[in-house]
Amino acid sequence: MKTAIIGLPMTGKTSLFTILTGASQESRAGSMSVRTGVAKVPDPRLEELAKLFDPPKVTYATVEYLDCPSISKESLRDPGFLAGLRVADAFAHVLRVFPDETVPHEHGSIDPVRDLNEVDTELILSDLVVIEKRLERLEKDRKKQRSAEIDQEIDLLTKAKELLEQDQPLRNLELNAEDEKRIRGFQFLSQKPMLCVLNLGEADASHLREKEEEFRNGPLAGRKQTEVAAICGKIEAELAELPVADQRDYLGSYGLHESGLERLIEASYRLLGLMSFLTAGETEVRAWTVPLNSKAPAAAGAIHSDFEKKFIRAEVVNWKNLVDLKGYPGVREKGLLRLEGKEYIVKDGDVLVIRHS
Ligand SMILES: Nc1nc2c(ncn2[C@@H]2O[C@H](COP(=O)(O)OP(=O)(O)OP(=O)(O)O)[C@@H](O)[C@H]2O)c(=O)[nH]1
Ligand SMILES: [Mg+2]
Repeated sequence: MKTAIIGLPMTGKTSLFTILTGASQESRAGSMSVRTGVAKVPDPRLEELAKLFDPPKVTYATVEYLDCPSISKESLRDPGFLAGLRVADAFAHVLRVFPDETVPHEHGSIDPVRDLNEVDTELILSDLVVIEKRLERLEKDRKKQRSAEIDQEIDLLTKAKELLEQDQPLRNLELNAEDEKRIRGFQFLSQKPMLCVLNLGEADASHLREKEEEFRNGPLAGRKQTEVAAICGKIEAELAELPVADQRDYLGSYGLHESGLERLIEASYRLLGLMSFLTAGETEVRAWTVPLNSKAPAAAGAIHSDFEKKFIRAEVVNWKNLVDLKGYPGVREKGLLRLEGKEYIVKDGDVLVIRHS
């Protein structure tokens, strides 16, 4: 699962990518290539479980981020850039809110709502071009040969086209399962879930949550598959350079209780429809990523494909119970360790032991 970091020029995309993934900052002005990196999903539950089991290894879930060149009419015509965007499962759109005279803004002023709409419109226009071409092709095919499949695809794309022509993203399209399948292969840009990242200036640093609320209830109200996360890129960049022991004090000096980065990663995880279940023992404490509502055998398959095929049962306990009762004997005694079968739907924070043949 990949989240592509997109936005207008000089909004802080590469800076964000660098902080998230620890990649080395390199200037790639004018480059159309997309860079890939991996970020650790912060998870305090793992730390609690590690205190209990004291394993030599603690493994976090990860998410992949792509650092993309800026969005513009020109860049969206570049086939390499487009291909890079299409493979993404979601977008993180970095919106510039920070004022800084030394960093030029394309439009000469700070206006995140204008920028949000501008990028949305570019994505919509890019999808429209694809649909128009495809419809032309299909109409030609229809003249040669009539088929129900061609008719259905034309109907679907016509509906999609009407939406785009009203400047609406395909995220808003209501689809049944069949149409969902039909449309998937196009990898339309305006259909991807979108995380709006507000890149705030230091003056707003102590109001991360308020700024998010303001945006959620204002410009983002009623939008489907959209989340918002606020960060202060400059502070985060400096924070990343500090030893962990000094980070809290540094945040405090800006009136901050927490880094915005953790919530940003969590929000993109949610937007991708993912969750974590955990495994815990003396050798390793680990978080595993599966789609929301996965059944126990699918979760077992995330650990090892053989476990899915040979799945018998899962021993399940909530991580908090395991920590509170200080390990397996305690939860067993209280009857909190359950045996679950193939139909069990795994929950975020379940600690599993897979029984397989
Ligand atoms: N004051 C301030 N400056 C920032 C912040 N984030 C980035 N910058 C500066 O803005 C400039 C552009 O940052 P990048 O992270 O390269 O932005 P980008 O969006 O990747 O830029 P392009 O890829 O060229 O479109 C750099 O000079 C950064 O130091 C921020 O949060 N606050
Ligand atoms: Mg960049």
